[in-house]
Amino acid sequence: MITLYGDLRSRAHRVAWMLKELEMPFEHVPTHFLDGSTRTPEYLRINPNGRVPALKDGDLVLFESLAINLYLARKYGGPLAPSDLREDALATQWTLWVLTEIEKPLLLTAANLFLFAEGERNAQEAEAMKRKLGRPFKVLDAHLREQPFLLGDRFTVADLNVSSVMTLVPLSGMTLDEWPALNAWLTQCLERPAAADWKPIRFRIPRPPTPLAMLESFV
Ligand SMILES: N[C@@H](CCC(=O)N[C@@H](CS)C(=O)NCC(=O)O)C(=O)O
Repeated sequence: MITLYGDLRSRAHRVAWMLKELEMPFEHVPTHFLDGSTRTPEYLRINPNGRVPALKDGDLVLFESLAINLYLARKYGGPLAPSDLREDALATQWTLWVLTEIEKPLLLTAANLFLFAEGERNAQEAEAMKRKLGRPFKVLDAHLREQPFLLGDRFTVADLNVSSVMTLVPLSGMTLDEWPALNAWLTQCLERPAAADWKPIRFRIPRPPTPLAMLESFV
């Protein structure tokens, strides 16, 4: 049996989406990251980082949401799995790319516009972070003008990992009009039934009591 730890308003939603795509039954332990549940000795034995998500599959325990998804794809992925070493390399490439090029500036844009407490938002930082997104968005758009999905003509773990990080776009104050292929692809990914189940979560990221708590939780 698979166990997923993490409130679904956190990055645990990425893994829940994957499990849903795979139609895998799983036990969900909704460990919350703002109430101290991730810092208990029991939870720290599961994820010593004190963060969610974490996943248990038999005696294998994993942390890092997108690494978990790559594992699930390789083990149970069917059409979502990389079909050979070449696809596996590309799925890894896009996964590391979204984490290094997009996650942080997108999160800081959304946080400085909506997620931080009102008096703590920094419009200049939001603008600076938003500007950083133009470069990777252009790369992704150009790639998707050539093919419908990241690895070719089918939806895979690469699309899931990249688009699941981009669920914060609606909170970034950005339209994607400048990048139409990216816009169409992202819409298509987020409208998948397995993602739609988690839709209410994506847009209800809790506002933290203090901006520092927010920084610690999401950055
Ligand atoms: N890179 C990690 C980040 C995990 C992470 O920071 N999770 C946040 C919730 S979205 C968390 O648990 N924060 C609690 C804390 O930092 O104490 C992943 O993708 O799994």
